[in-house]
Amino acid sequence: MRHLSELLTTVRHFSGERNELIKPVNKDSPFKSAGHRTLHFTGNMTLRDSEWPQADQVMTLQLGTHYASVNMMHRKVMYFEGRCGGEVRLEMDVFASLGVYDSIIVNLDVRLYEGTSDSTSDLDGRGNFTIVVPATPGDHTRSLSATVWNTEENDYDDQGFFLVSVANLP
Ligand SMILES: [Ca+2]
Ligand SMILES: [Ca+2]
Ligand SMILES: [Ca+2]
Repeated sequence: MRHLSELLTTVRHFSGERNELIKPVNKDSPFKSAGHRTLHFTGNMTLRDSEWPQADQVMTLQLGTHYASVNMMHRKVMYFEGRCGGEVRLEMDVFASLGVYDSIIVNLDVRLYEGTSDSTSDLDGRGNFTIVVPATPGDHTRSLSATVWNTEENDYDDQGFFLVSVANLP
């Protein structure tokens, strides 16, 4: 029993720390989830296809503005891809679900393919990224930028850079 009570104390402490990070929209009343929120998504990609001795081939792609309805189920809500130099393709799956206090948990699965064409299935780099976007009015936007490299081959300059900005809307 003593062990159990220690465990519960630890859990409560952790829960308290989480509350400091993400506050309820209205602190005065018990929080009730809306059940769904809207994810607003914008972004861009810059791809680099390493060439030698010629100059590398580089292209930038605007991903546009997109909305998706988000609920408790973690599911794929968007897909983007960019192609560059006839050899490189960057794919991005966007998953989302509701977290505590109606925050939106966004997960990006980003894959860099490089081969004899930009339709190749040769996966040379991969990254997984998570963004937690609070529902708090005035503080409901987050941004993330990162680069996925060709880590499988000596062509290390093959890369997919991306920048995304996400907002948590009613
Ligand atoms: Ca190349
Ligand atoms: Ca090329
Ligand atoms: Ca390759």
